Amino acid sequence: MQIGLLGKANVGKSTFFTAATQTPVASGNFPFTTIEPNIGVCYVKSDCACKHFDISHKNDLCVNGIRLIPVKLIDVAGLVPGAHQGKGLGNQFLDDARQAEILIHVVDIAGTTDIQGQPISIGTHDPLKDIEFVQDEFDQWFLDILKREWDKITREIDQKRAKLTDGIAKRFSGLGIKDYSVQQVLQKLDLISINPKEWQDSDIQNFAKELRKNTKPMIIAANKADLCENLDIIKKISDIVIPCSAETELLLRKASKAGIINYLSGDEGFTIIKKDIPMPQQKALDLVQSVFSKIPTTGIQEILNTAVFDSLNFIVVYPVEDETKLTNKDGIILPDTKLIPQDSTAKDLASLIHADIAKGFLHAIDCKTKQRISGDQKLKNGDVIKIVSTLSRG
Ligand SMILES: Nc1nc2c(ncn2[C@@H]2O[C@H](COP(=O)(O)OP(=O)(O)OP(=O)(O)O)[C@@H](O)[C@H]2O)c(=O)[nH]1
Ligand SMILES: [Mg+2]
Repeated sequence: MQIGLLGKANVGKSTFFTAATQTPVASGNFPFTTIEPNIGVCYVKSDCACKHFDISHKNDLCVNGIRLIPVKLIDVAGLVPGAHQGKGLGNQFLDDARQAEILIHVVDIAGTTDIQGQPISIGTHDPLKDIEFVQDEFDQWFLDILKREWDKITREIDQKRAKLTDGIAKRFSGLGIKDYSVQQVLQKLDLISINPKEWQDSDIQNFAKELRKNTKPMIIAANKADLCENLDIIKKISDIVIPCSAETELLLRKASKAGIINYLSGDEGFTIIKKDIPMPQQKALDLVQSVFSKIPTTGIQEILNTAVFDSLNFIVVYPVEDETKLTNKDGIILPDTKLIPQDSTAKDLASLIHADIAKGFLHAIDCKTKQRISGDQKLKNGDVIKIVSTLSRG
């Protein structure tokens, strides 16, 4: 499971990354601070299964019954208009995020950067223009891949009677795109039975755009919300959009780590726990307090959760090896979590744990009901599952 952070240059992608992963990376108020991708681990939050069983257990990833589920986060270089023609750093670096199941499109909602990512005064750039051009650049990235391979796809169909779906899916497999998605889009656009030789340029363009939408859903992180007087502009955005302030989250996490405040990512405020804090720190915290009067939370945790649970509809399951004690071999209670797509089956979970376990799959046990379940049974959010297999991992 991977999330990609993308957007115009200088909008706060790396600040978001540092705030979410606690991995410090370079950020600066100028375009193209990031060149090489940053890869780290962030966490989405969900009720831990320990609540259902009313048990207490010691696990760094269970905080007061809230489970932190690790997800890979990737921060890449910024885009500018014309990236597909090589402007700025081009769009080749999008390859770095090709395996991401979902993209968080970070936007400077306060309009403090021009279309090239250069700093300007607040509110002097229209963020809606950024949303449009960044989506166009993504579509163009897909289109470039398709156009580059189009002659070969056409020839394969002519000479080897290959299938169009397979031909296209093969070219996009590096982006984690499956043949059923290609087929869905071909059907939706009524292109499935049309020989690629007869496709118009507009057909190729529409197909690339639709495939991008279908396979790389995007949610918008309206960043730098702390600088906005009001957030009316958000109503004009038709995609899923959540206001946020990566800078505020970063500051809160630092203050929490330093023992100055009590704060957990996603909280609707913080409490100061240290006495007699120096004036500069107090002032910074006053500023942060004023941000909470504009937005309910810093937005970072909400964005990550929305991406995984609402947009992708993933669920959390807990594999265990002992169905009574809910432990692994080492006796650790509820040791692990897996994020899986809705409608995944017990057998899918087995494959995710290990190919051998899936190969020798006999049945699974739902530890909440103690019932035996078959391989094709769909799992539910929060399920605690023991897989019974003739083979063990490795
Ligand atoms: N006020 C405010 N400033 C922010 C926020 N997030 C980031 N910034 C500032 O915006 C500037 C750019 O931040 P980066 O994180 O480097 O942006 P980026 O999108 O990674 O930039 P590139 O790698 O150059 O594309 C820095 O000066 C940050 O301090 C925010 O939520 N509020
Ligand atoms: Mg950056």
